[in-house]
Amino acid sequence: MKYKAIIFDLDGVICFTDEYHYLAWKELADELNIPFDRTINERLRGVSRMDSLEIILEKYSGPEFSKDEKEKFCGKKNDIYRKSLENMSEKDLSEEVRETLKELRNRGLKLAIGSSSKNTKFILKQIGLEGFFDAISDGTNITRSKPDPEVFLKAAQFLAEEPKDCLVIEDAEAGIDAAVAGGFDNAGIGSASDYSKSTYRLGSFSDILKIV
Ligand code: B16
Ligand code: MG
Repeated sequence: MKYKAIIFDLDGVICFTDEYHYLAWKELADELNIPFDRTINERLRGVSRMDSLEIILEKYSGPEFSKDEKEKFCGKKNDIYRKSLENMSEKDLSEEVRETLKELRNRGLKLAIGSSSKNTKFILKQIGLEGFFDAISDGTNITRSKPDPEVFLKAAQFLAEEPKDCLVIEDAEAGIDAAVAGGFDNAGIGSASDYSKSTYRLGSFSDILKIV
C-alpha cells in the first residue's frame, strides 16, 4: 500500500457546510455594512474563524474594532452557523463518501480528520460519523491555522504515523499549502482540484480509491 493513513479535511471534503459558513458571515457583514460576496468567501476556505473575520474586515473602512468586539463578531457568526448545523443529519453525508470511507477502512487504512473547525465533533455527530475516525485533529487542538501544517502534523501524531505515510485530502488552497509545508502528499478536490501544488487531483471523492 502506498499510504498507511488518510487525513481528511471536513468542510468541503466529507460534507458541505461551506454554504452555511457563507450565509452566516454574510448576515454579519450585512449588519456591519461591509461588502462581502462569494468571491471573498472563497478566501475563507480552511481558514480559522478569526482569520476569516480579518479577511472580511479588509473591506471595512471605519474605526478599528477592539479584540473584544472582534471576539463578539466571531461568536455571533458562530451562533448563526450552529443553528444551520442543528438541521444537518445523516442525509448530509453522501452515499459516495460513506461507501468510499467504508472501502478505505476495509483496505486497512487508518482514517483521521484534519479540520480548522472548532465545530468538527458536532458536525461529525450530526452526519452520523461520531466515533468513526481513528483520530480527530481540529480547531480545538491547534494554535496556528492552515496554511500552517499544525493541524495535519497533530493528526499524524495522534495516529502514530509519519507525514510521508499519510495522504491529506483537501478542498482549500490554504489546506494544500499546509499539507505541503508538513511534508504530506495531498489530493485536491472541489475548489482545490486544479491547484498547482496538489499531488493528485480528484474529480470525485471515490477517486481516492484509485490512488491508495
Ligand atoms: P469554525 P475545514 C474550516 O473547515 C472552514 O473551511 C472555514 O471556512 C472555517 O472558518 C473554519 O473551518 C473554522 O470553522 O468556525 O467552525 O471553527 O475546511 O478546515 O474543515
Ligand atoms: Mg475544507
